Amino acid sequence: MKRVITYGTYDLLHYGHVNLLRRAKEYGDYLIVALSTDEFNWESKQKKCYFSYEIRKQLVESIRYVDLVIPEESWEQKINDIKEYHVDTFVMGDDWKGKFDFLKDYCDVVYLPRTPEISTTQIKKDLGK
Ligand code: C2G
Repeated sequence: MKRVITYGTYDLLHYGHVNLLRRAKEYGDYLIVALSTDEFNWESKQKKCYFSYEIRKQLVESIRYVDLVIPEESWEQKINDIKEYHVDTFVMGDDWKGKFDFLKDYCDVVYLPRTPEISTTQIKKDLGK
């Protein structure tokens, strides 16, 4: 079984996120999403999520490509996650290109093109938030 992992906030879930997850799943048979907790988002990314971790987890778990959702609580957990879940491939959107190349010692590292025209920031702007 080929196991894939990816990380993210997935707040205000949109088709750019689903495009990423669909393509990530093509690299294996089992896709793990490490979902940023509310605390990690606020403390480490200065992101205030619209939906709580529990709601974001429910939404991401409902996506057909996703097999498991685990919490992302720190920048430093990736190597442990890769070992603990026997991950073969780490996938992220290419806005992170190069940032996680150190993981190449532990698994394949793939950066996929982002879906260019959509983002949570854009959605909030369009809604006048
Ligand atoms: N994404 C995408 N296209 C978009 C928006 C997002 O492909 N239009 C991808 C991102 O590249 C990322 C994933 O969807 O791979 C989740 O995006 P975010 O929730 O914005 O993730 P981020 O806040 O960048 O957190 O440790 C890594 C971080 O947790 C990544």
